[in-house]
Amino acid sequence: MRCDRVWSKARLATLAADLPGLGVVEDGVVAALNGRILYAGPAADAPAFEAGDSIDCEGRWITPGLIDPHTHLVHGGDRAHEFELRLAGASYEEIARAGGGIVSTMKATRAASQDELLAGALPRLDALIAEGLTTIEVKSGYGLSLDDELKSLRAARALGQARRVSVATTFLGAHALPPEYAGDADGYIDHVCYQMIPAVAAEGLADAVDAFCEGIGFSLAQTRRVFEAAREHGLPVKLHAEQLSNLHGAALAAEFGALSADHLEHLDAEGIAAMAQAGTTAVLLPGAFYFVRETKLPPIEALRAAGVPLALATDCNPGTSPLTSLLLTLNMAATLFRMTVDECLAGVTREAARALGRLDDVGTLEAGKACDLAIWDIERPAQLVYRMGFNPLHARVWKGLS
Ligand code: DI6
Ligand code: FE
Repeated sequence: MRCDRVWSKARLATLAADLPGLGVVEDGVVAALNGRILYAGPAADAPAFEAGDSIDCEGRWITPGLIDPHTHLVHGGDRAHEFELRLAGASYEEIARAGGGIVSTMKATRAASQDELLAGALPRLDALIAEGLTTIEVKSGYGLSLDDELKSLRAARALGQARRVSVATTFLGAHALPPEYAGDADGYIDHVCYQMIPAVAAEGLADAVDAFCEGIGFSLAQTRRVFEAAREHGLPVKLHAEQLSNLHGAALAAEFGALSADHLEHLDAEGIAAMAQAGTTAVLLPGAFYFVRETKLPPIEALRAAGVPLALATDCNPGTSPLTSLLLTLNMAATLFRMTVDECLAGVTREAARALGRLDDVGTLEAGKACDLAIWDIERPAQLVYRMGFNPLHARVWKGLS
C-alpha cells in the first residue's frame, strides 16, 4: 500500500479512547498519506507499505502531537513589575482593582501593531513547539476595543502561517472592563455583543467565544448575554469559570453546551453534574493555580467520578501563568492536582482536542486523523510527567511534515 512516510519500530501511545490506559502498542507502525494517518497500530497487522520515506524509530515512543487548549499567547508587554508587587504582598485581585492586571496588558497590546503582537508571541509559540506541540488555542482579550480585539485575533491566525502548527482562535472580549467603560459594565457587554462578536464572526476570526465570569470579571447575567450573542452567530463557547470564587459559571457554560469550562478551583457539585450532563470538558490550569499561590484545589476526584473529561493547558498569560511548557504543566498537574500519568497525557492530547471541538481531527493516533506526532527519547511515558525542566523530544511531525 502506497504512503508518503512510515515510522516503524516504535512504541505507540495512541490515546485511542477504545483502548485501555494510553492505548499502548509495543511494536507499532504509523503510516501517513497526504498529511493524514493511514495506519497506526501493531507492525504485525500493518499492510506492506511502499513508502516514499521510511523512518526507523529505534524503539522510541510516539504520542499524538501535544495540544495546548487554553492560552493567551498574543499580548503586548509583560507583568514582571506586578510580579514584584505580588512578592511584596499585593494580591492579584488588589492589583487588578488598582488598575493593573489585565488592563495593564491592555495598554501594551493597544500600543502594539499586529506584526509586533505576532513577533512577541512567536518566541512563546516556539518554546511550546520545541516540546512537541502541534495544535494551540489562542485567545484575544487584551485589546478590549473592537479594532484591538480584531488585531489580536488576526495576529493569532497569523501564527498558523508563520509556523507548522494548527491554531484555534477564541474571542475573549469579555475578559476585563476597559477604562473607557469604567462603571458601565453592562454598556461594555452591549458593545461586546452588538459590535464585537458580529465583526469577529463576519471575518471568521474566531472558532469560539470565551468570557471571564468572576468578581473581577463579568457577572453570570453578563456572561449569559455574551453566550447568547455567540450562539446567534454560530460560535461555540468556553468559559473561565470558578477560578477565584463560585459564580456558578460552569453550570451556565454547560447550559450552553460549552466546549469547556476552565480553571474550576471553586467548582461545586451542581456545576460538576451540569458539565457531566452536557459533555463539557474541564480544562485544568495548574500553572495559574501555582503562580497565584491558590490553595483551593479543583475537585479532581469528583470530576473524575462524574466522568467529566479532564484536559490540561498552560493558560500562558502575563498575569497569572507566564508558562510556556506543557511538560512542566504535566508535572504540576500530577504533583499539585494528583492527576495520574495517563490522565495527564490524555489531558494534553485527546481531552485537549475534545476541549477544542477538534477530536475528529487530532488528539489520538488513529487512521483518518491529522498525522501530528511527537517522538520521544524516553523509556516509559511516565518520564514525560515525572521530570521538570527536561525536554526529551526527539522529533515533531505536523500533518505528516517534520
Ligand atoms: N483568568 C486568568 O487567570 C487570566 N485571565 C483570566 O480570566 C489572567 C489574565 C491576566 O492577568 O493577564
Ligand atoms: Fe485564561
